[in-house]
Amino acid sequence: MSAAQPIPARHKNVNRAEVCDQNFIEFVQGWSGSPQRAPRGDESVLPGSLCSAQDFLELFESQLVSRHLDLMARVLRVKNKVFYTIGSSGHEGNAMVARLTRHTDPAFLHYRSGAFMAERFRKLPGMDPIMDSALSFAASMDDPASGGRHKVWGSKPLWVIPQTSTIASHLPKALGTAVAIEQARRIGHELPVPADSIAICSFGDASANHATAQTAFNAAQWTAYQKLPAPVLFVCEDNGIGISVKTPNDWIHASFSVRRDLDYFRADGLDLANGYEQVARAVHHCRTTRRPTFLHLRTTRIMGHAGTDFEIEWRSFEELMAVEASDPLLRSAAIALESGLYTRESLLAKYEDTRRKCFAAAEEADRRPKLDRLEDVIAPLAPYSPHKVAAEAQRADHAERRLTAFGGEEKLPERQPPRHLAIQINNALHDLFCKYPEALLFGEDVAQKGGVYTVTKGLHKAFRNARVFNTLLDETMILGLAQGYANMGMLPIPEIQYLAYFHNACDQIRGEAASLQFFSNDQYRNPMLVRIAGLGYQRGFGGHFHNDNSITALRDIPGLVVGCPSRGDDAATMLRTLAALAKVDGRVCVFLEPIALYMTKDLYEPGDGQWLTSYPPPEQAMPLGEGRIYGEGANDLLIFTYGNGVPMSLRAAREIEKRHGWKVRTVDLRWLVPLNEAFIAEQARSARRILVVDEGRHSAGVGEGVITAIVEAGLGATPLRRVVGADTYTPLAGAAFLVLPGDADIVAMAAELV
Ligand SMILES: Cc1ncc(C[n+]2csc(CCOP(=O)(O)OP(=O)(O)O)c2C)c(N)n1
Ligand SMILES: [Mg+2]
Repeated sequence: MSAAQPIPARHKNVNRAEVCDQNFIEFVQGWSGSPQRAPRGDESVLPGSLCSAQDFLELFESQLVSRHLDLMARVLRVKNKVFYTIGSSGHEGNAMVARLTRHTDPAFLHYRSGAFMAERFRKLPGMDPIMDSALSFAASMDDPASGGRHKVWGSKPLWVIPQTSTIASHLPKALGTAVAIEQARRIGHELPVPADSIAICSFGDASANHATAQTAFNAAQWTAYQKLPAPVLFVCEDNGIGISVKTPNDWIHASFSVRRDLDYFRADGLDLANGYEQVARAVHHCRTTRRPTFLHLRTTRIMGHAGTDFEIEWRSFEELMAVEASDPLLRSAAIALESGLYTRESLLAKYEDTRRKCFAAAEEADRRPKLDRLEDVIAPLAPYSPHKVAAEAQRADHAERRLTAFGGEEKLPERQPPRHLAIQINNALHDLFCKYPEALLFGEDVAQKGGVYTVTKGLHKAFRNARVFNTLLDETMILGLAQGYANMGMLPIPEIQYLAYFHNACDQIRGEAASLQFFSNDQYRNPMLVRIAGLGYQRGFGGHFHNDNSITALRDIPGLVVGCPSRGDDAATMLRTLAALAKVDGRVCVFLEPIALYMTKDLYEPGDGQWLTSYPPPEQAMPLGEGRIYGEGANDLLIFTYGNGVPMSLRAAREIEKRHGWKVRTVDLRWLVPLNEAFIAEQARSARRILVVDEGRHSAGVGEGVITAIVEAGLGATPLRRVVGADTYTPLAGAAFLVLPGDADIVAMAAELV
């Protein structure tokens, strides 16, 4: 339409959903072409198209379902019957991707995937895309995807793994899943999906620029460059805009058509007759070559970003009308009428019938139960079956494999003299690898070198490339891989080289891995055991980045488990429990390794060897939440601590006992998330004075949690102090010790309690 033409009144409607709805009806009513003889079954829908009549009829139906779910949401949102209005309108061509793939190809979907879902629902009998979607829109507990926790595209039987609204955050795990599908064969692992499956991952054009997306593209290319398989189909649904920011003209094509080892395909998502063959080519390429494939799917965005996006406030009518004219449903209607598959009347009847079904489902969903108890909301967050976990952690039926791995009866680690932390972690990892053939260990420098602190030394030699391997240097991708392996039923044990670099990729745990059980109502789990080397006090390697002491970012991640050992025997029994928590309850677990204690052998005097421990035999495990008590029954002073704080406190306790004649009890908390508040209160109850020695930062650290637990147990009247790190980054060289608590600080603070 030229700028000179007057804009019809109807098109000035602020409600663009109504405009698009009316456009469809008017288009059909006003169609004046002459239909062909209707094609049948597998005849082409239009001459020269690879899309058959049958394909078209079903795809079009999926498109209509998606559209009417959107229209319904806009109407019922204002009546508070529906709670989400980001729609799929303009993206309905993605139904082709669903049709041309299998329901067992794990799918990680963009939020505009209504038509993809409706089409995938066809793959299994007896499923109802309209009712299932309506329940999700209505946030009903009966929503089969999330149990009413979010409007997500998800389905357990259809292998659609629910994703968060954080754009691009799902690309690393989709690639991870593709890599895992291929790796299964190499480790003899039985996959939950067919061996020639591909991972499907869709996202928008603006999202393609995000660092988390770019890391996945790069890692896919890095993999394929080495001729390693990575059958991931990246589907970029390019509507040319992200909320209100236009994507530069042709940017996606210009940027992605020239990437090495990322095979680019283009398809018209606005036209089923044209696009079908193009999509088919991309899918076939991905499945048969097992190479990362980029499908650039042309879409448009009509009805705004969401119901709250009043586009008329920031776009001209002319522009809006031009976008609305590119509505793929108008093109589908034209194909339906031209092909003779529908008449104007039968098409309008189909359109209205779909509308009725969507509204009826939404009204029914509105009557279904909502989450109305906190217990129900959080039920899937942190499942814990203590007896099963204990039994699994103590299960030691891998005696033969241990003999091979450790090199015979005499070499078994429990038969060796006491050793330091790094060695016992290493032994425990060898043990876990014998126990779980599906365990994989990966990260930066972990393979031949055995990690920068040699904690993983020998694992690569014993268990080879397929199970112990170096990744590219990218923490986001390491944690994305972990989620992928977990999706495919393996036990990932990723390593993050330093705590500071976990912070660099934190969202992959905070936003993604730890939230999956919640948003899938515990239907999907991504169990993992993330090893992170961290905390301060290193003498050899200074500065903040190798001595990061802030674990605050881990403390409030719902459902996460964090264990922090201070000595070798605890590390071994703790690792067994963490692996069991992952296996039995699907938990995301972090094992925080205090670097400064890796090689520590002595406690009080050089050469006393009092920080060496014996390796616990494989049937021993530490219950979640259990602390270690030094000086049981001593009540004059109680010290709560963890990590490096434990040997410091034990040394300080000796001095305090000498100075004040007190009996001192020191408690190593060992489990930092969740804090065992009942245990803390029980220990505090009998104490005359309490010190909390926390090597983390003053603000928001573990110490705050300990003190809160004491006060909330009604024990706030007990004289109580904290010895804690300063709120600062850790400086290089000797200045580091100014900001961290030391033995002398503990002794000095105890004096204040006299
Ligand atoms: C990491 C992150 N940053 C910002 C947002 C807010 N946001 C949601 S959608 C969106 C635009 C995405 O555009 P595009 O990827 O093109 O997808 P489209 O909505 O156009 O389909 C933005 C900025 C978000 N969800 N996640
Ligand atoms: Mg976009």
